[in-house]
This record gives sequence, structure tokens and C-alpha cells, in this order.
Amino acid sequence: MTCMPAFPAPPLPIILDGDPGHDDAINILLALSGSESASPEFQVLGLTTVFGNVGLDRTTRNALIVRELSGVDVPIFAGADRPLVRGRISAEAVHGDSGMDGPDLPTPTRGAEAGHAARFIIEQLRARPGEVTLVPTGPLTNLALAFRLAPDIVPLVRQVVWMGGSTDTGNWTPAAEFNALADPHAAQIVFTSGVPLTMFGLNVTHQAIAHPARVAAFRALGTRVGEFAAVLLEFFAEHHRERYGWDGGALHDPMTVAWLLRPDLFVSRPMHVKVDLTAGPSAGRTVADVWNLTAPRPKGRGFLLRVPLRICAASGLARRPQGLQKHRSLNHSDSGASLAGLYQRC
Ligand SMILES: [Ca+2]
Repeated sequence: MTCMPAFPAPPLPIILDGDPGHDDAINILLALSGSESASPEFQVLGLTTVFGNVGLDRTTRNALIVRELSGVDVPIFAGADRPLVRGRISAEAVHGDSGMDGPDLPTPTRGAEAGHAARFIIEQLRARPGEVTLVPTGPLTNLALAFRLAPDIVPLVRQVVWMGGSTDTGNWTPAAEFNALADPHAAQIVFTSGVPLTMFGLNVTHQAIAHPARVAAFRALGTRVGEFAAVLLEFFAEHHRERYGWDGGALHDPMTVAWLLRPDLFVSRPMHVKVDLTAGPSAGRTVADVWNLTAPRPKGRGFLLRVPLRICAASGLARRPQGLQKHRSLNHSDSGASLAGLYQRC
């Protein structure tokens, strides 16, 4: 079991692929806040959207809204509006009809770019072989489509950092996490592709709760983004309070970008993970070999994922990289403390 080594020198080229989504929105803001500074951590090549929490039209609209709120100009491409094989599920019960209920949502002044998200991913990977990190925080359909349309890009992917799955229980069925269940066949394609893949499952994202004091810290920033984030998190907390009895929402998706910023905050382990593609009660479950029962692990491509297991520090983000302190919309002069508060000690 190891904390991860340092990443290459920034900025890291990334594509955020998601289904905003309250926690997707926070993740996008976190990534974009690290993209505009004299020494940026990220080069956000674009945002790609997928069906998931709500339908594709609404997840794309929400991405457009978050982009405008951030004040950072990145292209947005809409992708898949349905899973590869199974019927579509959605999570209005958690995220509201808009997918981002809570704050007043303005009408975006700009639309998405022409072209499919999968095509954009293909183009970017071919243009930057070995450089691009894909950060999906929804069903893996866009990545699976890109890998199937252009198999030549698979070895060009630097890594995939996905929020989804779990080493233990689900959150949509007793067995399955939502993003995995929403398109298990896409997950299977990505898992077995051979790309280096880190799976931020519920087993670790449920350790990052946005308690009221932390939400208040966002509000205390006194910015539009800070207030927007606070209202989002207050709405998101309602479901978690009713379902789990927790005093805040789980910051699932922001764990991905947080890990790219500070991998040393997480304890991870390589693990053999398969997706249950059957139609039974375990459909969509990510079956993780926590105890290494399948050793020796299968040789060759696929299935061996890096699985974060716990968050191993609480104070580290106080030393946030310079870029996060310079974002023009989100006043990060205070955000080190508020974001650090999302983490629990081991
Ligand atoms: Ca999501």
C-alpha cells in the first residue's frame, strides 16, 4: 500500500468528462481554478459531457453554466445520450430535475461546440500522444466510444482517473455505484483497454463529506462561485442526510482532481477489478479483489486498477499550489482552508 509518487511538472493536460451534477460542478471549478495562473497545475483542454445524473441536454447545459460562472474559456463538447447496451437510468432524486438544483441557474450565453465528445477526445489524444489525462466523473460511455472508434488512441492515453465503482457497497443498488451501473459495458471496455486507470470508488469518496462548516467556508469566500458552491452543496446534502444520516454531501467527483493535485493525500493500492455485466442483483458492481485472492493477477491487458482506499492527510491542502490562489472568480486566498476541510484524517 503506497501513497502515490509525484506527477510530472505541471501544467498537466486534462479533459474533464462528466454529467454535471453537483459534485461534477465542484470538480470542474476546482480544475479550472488550477488552470488560470502564472504557474498553472492544469491545461484543461476541454469539458465533455455525457448522460448520467440527468439527460445529456441538461448535463451539457449545466457544464455551460459552470464554465461561464468560472470565467475560464474552455471548449465544451456533448457526447453520448445513452448507454451502450442497457437502458438509461438517471438520478433526479439526488440532483433534482435540472441535475444541478439549488442555485438559480442562468441561461448560458454560449452553446457547446459542434462535434461529438468522443471525436474531441480522439483528436486531443492524437495531438498529444502520451500526455493527456482523462478525468471521467460519470458513466464511461464517451471514453468507451472513443476507444472503439479509434483503437490507436488507447496507448496514447497518459492515464484515466475515474470517479465510479466501489470496493464495497453501492449507492444505486445494494451492489452497484451509479456511474458503473449506468453503463457497465462501457466500464468494461475501459477497464480492459490497458490504460492506466485509477478508480475513485465510494469506499474513498464517502470519506469526503462537505459538512456545514465547510459549506460555510465556501460561502465566506464572498464570491459568486463561493456562494454557488455553497448552495449546490446544501442541496446535495439533503439526499445524503435522508439516505445515510450524514451531515453533508459526499464530494465524489472532486476526489479525482484533488488526487491529481495532491496524490500524496491518498493511500492507494493496485487491485484486480471486474465489472458485473449480468442482469442479476449485482449488475454493475465493481468486484474488487481487496484481499488479492486472484493472485497471481492476470497477465496482459486490463483489469489491474489503482484503487484509492483512504484519504491520508487533512492539512496538506493548506499548502495549495500557487495557481489555486490566483483564480479570478473563486477567491482562493481562503480556499486552502475550506478545501482542506473536505478531507478527513486517516
Ligand atoms: Ca458525476
